[in-house]
Amino acid sequence: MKLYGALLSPFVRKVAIVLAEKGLSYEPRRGGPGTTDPEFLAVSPFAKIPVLEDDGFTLPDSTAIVHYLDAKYPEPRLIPAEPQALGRTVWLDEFADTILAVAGIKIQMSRIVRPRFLGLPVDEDTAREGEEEMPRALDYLESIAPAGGWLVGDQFTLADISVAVAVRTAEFMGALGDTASRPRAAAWYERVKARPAWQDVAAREAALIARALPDRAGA
Ligand SMILES: N[C@@H](CCC(=O)N[C@@H](CS)C(=O)NCC(=O)O)C(=O)O
Repeated sequence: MKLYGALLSPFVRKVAIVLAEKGLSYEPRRGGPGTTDPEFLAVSPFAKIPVLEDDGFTLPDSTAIVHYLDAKYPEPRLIPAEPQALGRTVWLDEFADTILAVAGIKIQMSRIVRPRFLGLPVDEDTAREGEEEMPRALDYLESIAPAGGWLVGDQFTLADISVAVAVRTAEFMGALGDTASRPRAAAWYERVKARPAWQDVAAREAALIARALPDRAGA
């Protein structure tokens, strides 16, 4: 199995954690903004990351990939079958991808990816837009975070992974604000981070940051 894209992307991180939760290994491949590698461009129709390759089958989009993986490698199930739990898992994956992660990506693209990887100037207007969008998304997370356990029922699901990887991007960009003001979200995030799959991916991401962005190590 190959996974195209760097772990700095919340969407690549999402797929990496799903693979780790399922005990599946993969070969990391280059891809992402600015990549001209023909191998990547051949598998990614819109030059976006992630893309998964499995047994000759290629698939873009983190959500599509996770649905594929959960169907093909069902242990452990990360997308519940019970209708309400399924609906809520899909909603929280969507919230994470289109609201929470988008706010974080605006900041990360503008202040890190553009100047450090694309040779473009910092885009402070877009970064500030992301910072302005972030509190409402984090307040919503605080309103749904359980006192213990996971976001959907008592089962660890794709919802926990998708939301946590987007929180990680906010954390990396110093955009989490005062975590003490959102104690339930903070405690839930710590529970996700304590999982072995998360720690495995976080260690690989830390190594990447140490290599590519040494001044951001530990962020
Ligand atoms: N909905 C897609 C979003 C993928 C996406 O936008 N990835 C970003 C990196 S975080 C990307 O490749 N951006 C490059 C571009 O838009 O050209 C998913 O879940 O995989």
